[in-house]
Amino acid sequence: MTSPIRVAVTGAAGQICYSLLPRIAAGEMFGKDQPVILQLLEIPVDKVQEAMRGVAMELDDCAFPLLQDIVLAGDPNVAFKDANWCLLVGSKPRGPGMERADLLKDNGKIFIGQGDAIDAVAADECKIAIVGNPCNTNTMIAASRCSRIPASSFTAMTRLDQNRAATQLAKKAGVAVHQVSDMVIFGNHSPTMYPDFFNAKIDGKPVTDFITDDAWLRETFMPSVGKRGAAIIAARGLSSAASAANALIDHVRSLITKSDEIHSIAVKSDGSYGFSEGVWASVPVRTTGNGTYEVLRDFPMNDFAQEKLRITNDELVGERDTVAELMS
Ligand code: NAX
Repeated sequence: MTSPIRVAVTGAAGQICYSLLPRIAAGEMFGKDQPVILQLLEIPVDKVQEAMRGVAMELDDCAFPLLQDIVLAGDPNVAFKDANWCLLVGSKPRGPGMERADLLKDNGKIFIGQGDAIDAVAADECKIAIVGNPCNTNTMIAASRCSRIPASSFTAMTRLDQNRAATQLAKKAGVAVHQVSDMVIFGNHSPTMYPDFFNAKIDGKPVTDFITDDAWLRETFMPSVGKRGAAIIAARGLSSAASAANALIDHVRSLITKSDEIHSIAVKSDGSYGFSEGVWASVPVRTTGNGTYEVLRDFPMNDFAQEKLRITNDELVGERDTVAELMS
């Protein structure tokens, strides 16, 4: 029997985790022959810890053959102990009237504490995938606390944006979504993101050969990908949960699989595409297995694209500046 891997997941009583945890336990993230131990973290508030216990009871009641144990924690040092993967889903939501700068700083404090704990107690080869918003900047903050775990092990999720974009292109072109490839999201997971339709492909040919309505691509497609989260909230009264959980499964499955497919993952900027030093920006990657990836630096960018890249980079730099004092 393969030995189990330890998967730490934060925000365990939240709505994304309600969709995510059963799928991990069923083997959809790490494979149908890979046993897992779930190490769940929630804030140390009785009511929330109780809600997490309820989620664990349901996981028990599923009798998943691959689920070897569930650890429930209110302390990150317990949740991240020897973890092979840390999935940081939990974060503080933006409250009514709350400024974005305060949201950045409040969440920054969470990710400082979690980064410290990961560096102190997680497994040496641990990989960290961050979903909790603002996810790019939270990832930068957590990684900045780590000296033992390298920055390359920290990624933020833009796969939901990629999946949303691919589906919209497929629907417009009247093809199946699996025919769409190379649909890369650049920059921040926010409405400034740049969904790069110029380099996206359908059956290996440029999307623009199939969708010739340039105004639709620029004025309908792009903003609707960037604002899809808000559209889900308007329709459902709650933010995306099942699709976010699904995207995280895709994100991690891609990272553990060596493949020639191109995906969007936010990683530490190496200056490619004009992204500034130190920010975590979404770029095209090819995954090389075991949680590693190679950034593809040669996507051609026209003037329109370069302007979009500048806008999303400016936002990431602004976020970096807002939390600079926390990181010093
Ligand atoms: P919920 O509010 O349902 O759940 C979040 C949970 O995190 C809560 O139970 C809360 O107690 C917990 N939490 C807060 N601080 C914590 C801490 N310090 N340690 C452990 N747990 C903590 O939110 P949910 O809908 O599950 O969304 C979670 C996060 O994902 C949010 O930040 C959300 O904005 C973000 N999203 C990111 C997406 C992406 O594509 N990157 C898309 C979906 C989602 O909007």
